[in-house]
Amino acid sequence: MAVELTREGPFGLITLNRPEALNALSFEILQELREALDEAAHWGIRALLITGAGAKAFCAGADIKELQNRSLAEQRAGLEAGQRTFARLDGFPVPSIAAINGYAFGGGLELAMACTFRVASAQAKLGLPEVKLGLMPGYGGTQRLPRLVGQARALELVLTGRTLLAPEALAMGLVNQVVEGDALAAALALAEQFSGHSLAAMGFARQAVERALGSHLADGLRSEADLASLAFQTEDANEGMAAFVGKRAPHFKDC
Ligand code: CO8
Repeated sequence: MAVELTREGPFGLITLNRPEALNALSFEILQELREALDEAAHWGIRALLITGAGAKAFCAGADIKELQNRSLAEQRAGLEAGQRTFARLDGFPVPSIAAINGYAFGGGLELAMACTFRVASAQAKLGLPEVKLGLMPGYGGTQRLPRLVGQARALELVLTGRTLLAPEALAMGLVNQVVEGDALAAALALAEQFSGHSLAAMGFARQAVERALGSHLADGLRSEADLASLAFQTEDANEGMAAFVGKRAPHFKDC
């Protein structure tokens, strides 16, 4: 299998394991990724981490060799399958973290952008180089990149196809952290920071933040009030507030 799903304590870890092709996303790998996401959704994990095998690449993008000489209908079906896969990751029930060592190009960066967080090693290189192939991003890059870095920067990156070094990616908000050494170790440390929190509370909070970008302020505030009201109804809210008042650690049940 080129996609491995393993446990790292309370977390799930998906590893793209095709280092001879810099973990490029063949259609078979996309299918395996969908299956791994389906399986991991039932594991009761507190976070999902995604990385690439080897230090050279997180993922060098869609498998260019597979994309040649296909009909319009085949390309459309491939694009939709990729978008569906990344949408499943985007909506995954627990937060996800891309641990980026090495290259994250094209579909590889689109995969990382579908995660809740991105942690990169200082040597990571990121970009959407599709335009250099006479193509354009098609696995969500034109939609998720502007949401992360703003329209002007997204247009610049998509139209030049240039490579970003990790510090610049951090400065523009494309990645959450840049670390010396292994990005996976840092991603695990980030997951530890929220793994004890109520999944229910985090789920409501994620929905509220995600609605911010597509809404007028007044609508977004109404959504926030709706979701926060629901959060108050959970057992975890009672437990969290009682624990504070009782000067003890909370024991959340995720409901
Ligand atoms: N697809 C297929 N094979 C790849 C890919 C890729 N994206 N990237 C690297 N490989 C292969 C190489 O062909 C090579 O294999 P081989 O040894 O058999 O020739 C092996 O991996 C190692 O690669 P390099 O020798 O090129 O390694 P370098 O260190 O010299 O260069 C780079 C590394 C800079 C990352 C270089 O490999 C590169 O530029 N790769 C392509 C990056 C790219 O353009 N990615 C975007 C792809 S398009 C895309 O993602 C669109 C998504 C949406 C479209 C979906 C349509 C259905």
